[in-house]
Amino acid sequence: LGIFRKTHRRIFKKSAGRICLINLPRSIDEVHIPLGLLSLSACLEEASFSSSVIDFDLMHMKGEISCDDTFLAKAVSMIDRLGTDIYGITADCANYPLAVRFAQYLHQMLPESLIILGGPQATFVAVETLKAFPEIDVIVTGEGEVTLCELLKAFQNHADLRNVRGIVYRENGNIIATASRDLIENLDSIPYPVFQAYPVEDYLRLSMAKVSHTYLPLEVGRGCPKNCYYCATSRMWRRVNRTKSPERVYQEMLLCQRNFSIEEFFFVHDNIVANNRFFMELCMYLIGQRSPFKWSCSASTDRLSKELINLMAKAGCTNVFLGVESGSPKMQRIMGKMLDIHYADNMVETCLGAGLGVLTSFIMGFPEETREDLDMTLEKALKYRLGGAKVQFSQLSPFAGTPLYKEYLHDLFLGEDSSCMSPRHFQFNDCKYLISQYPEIFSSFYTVPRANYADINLTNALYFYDIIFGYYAHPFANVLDAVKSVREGPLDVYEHWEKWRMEKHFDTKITPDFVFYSFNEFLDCYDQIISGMLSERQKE
Ligand code: B12
Ligand code: SF4
Repeated sequence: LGIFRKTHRRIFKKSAGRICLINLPRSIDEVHIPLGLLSLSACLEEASFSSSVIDFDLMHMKGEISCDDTFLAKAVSMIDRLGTDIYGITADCANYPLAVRFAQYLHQMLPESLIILGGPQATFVAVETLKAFPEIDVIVTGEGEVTLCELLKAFQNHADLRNVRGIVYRENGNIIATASRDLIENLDSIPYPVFQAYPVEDYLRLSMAKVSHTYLPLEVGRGCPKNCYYCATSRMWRRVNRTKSPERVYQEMLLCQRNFSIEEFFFVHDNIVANNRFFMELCMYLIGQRSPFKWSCSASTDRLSKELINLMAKAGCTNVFLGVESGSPKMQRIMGKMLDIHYADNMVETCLGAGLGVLTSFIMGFPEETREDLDMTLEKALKYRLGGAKVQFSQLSPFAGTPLYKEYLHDLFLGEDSSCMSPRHFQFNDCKYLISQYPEIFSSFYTVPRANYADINLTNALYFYDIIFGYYAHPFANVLDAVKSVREGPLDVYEHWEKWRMEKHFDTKITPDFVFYSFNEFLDCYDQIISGMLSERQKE
């Protein structure tokens, strides 16, 4: 038997089949319930295993643990008290460096532990992770519910792990990847997530500091069939759309109302209209039941219609997230999103007209993007903002498992603006070191080359546009009108601002607050810059 087998034989003596499921701090100051762990916990319970869910993200938000150099020691001493030695850690790309550091430290302090990782990042870099970090024993790839139960059963019975589909593990120094596991056919067959095993009241208290009502995420389905070249989640669920039945969704809502007085839900599905027949049925069902709940969701504009939007509003939808990503038809084609921009405009307007709050998202930093493409995106975002939608900008990130990652893996670089994916974890020196050593594992922290505007620091530009579009959309639109005659666009305005900042405030760090408070001062100078440019042109 290899070391691994010896280890797991010992483990079950102590833990008696109990696993501790761990969520680590995220990079953003917002609490979110780790739905994946609650679903795993429900399945484990059904299979007669016991589990505890430890959410260090929530503890951090409650001020019970600090996200600094004391974190690892304190976190490990807390879980040591639980008396188990099987640990299952969830992570996405943004907290993956911390997950690996945590596993290393856990192994160092509690060498008898069995450490299992899962989630959308581990899934795509499982072999690379096990090769680089011997402290991690097994990675569960893809959907975890059935696999984790089978894995624990295999440990318990000292069975051959080769027969457990959907894992990558180490045996006798070799990394073994078993056959992939079929997706669960019927999502209704998954037991209800065990919200009762989670401190939901603490979560609600923290989230209600931001929104005034009780609010929970509720998973309605998995998988988007579209093929955007940067998208990890569609690949994670193999581009197969599955949904729970409307009856099941509503039963979960009622249960959350009964247990925690929940009034509003965020329907977790990457593209709820991927199967718009299902979505229509869900809306009709909620209407038929006279559902008292409000809810929000994410949708792709190409599957929306006026009829569907009106139905959504009637069924309790209050907010919708629309990923438009680029205002350039060329970029829509290249990235595989394939949205018809005019139709998207129409749907944004229709949602707003139906009284829905709309958040539209845009991505900056595509390798093929020209300055003109980026201007088209910014102009589109401004148009939506002026029409009443909110806008959100993200920097393109090469997520593992995507065509974008495969194409640029050997050209990734850590630029000045590479850390925007997860600023907090980037501050941990240990994490910083890991990121710098393993680009193939931590690629989301890296940048892909942008030939056409390489000199622009996208992190700073994102701060700028987030604040300007959020608070100064009208003055910004006036500025754009004024600079049109000198053939300048939204990207030029940012560049003038950056130049002005370097001259006047070169020692001030760019933060959202700085952008907010300095913009009017900039506008005064910018008036002079524009007047100068206009008189130059007149002379010409
Ligand atoms: C809700 C959501 C959020 C919420 C809450 C996050 C959360 N995880 O709960 C918020 C808004 C905070 C958020 C933020 C971000 N998110 Co997000 N988010 C999602 C979303 C839409 C749903 C997550 C979810 O609840 N899924 C449902 C559950 C059931 O699935 P699951 O968590 O993956 O768990 C299953 C398996 O992965 C596995 N599993 C998971 N963990 C474990 C652990 C063990 C031990 C085992 C055995 C199995 C296992 O089993 C589970 C059941 O099948 C996903 C996309 C998606 N549809 O999953 C993106 C997603 C996770 N987010 C993503 C990203 C990139 C982000 C951000 C970095 C975005 C940004 N630019 O800022 C931020 C930062 C997050 C951070 N860590 O700091 C990416 C991650 C990509 C990657 N390679 O890791 C995803 C996949 C979307 C995408 N763009 O592709 N997100
Ligand atoms: S539409 Fe959204 S979820 Fe679907 S593949 Fe594109 S980015 Fe991913």
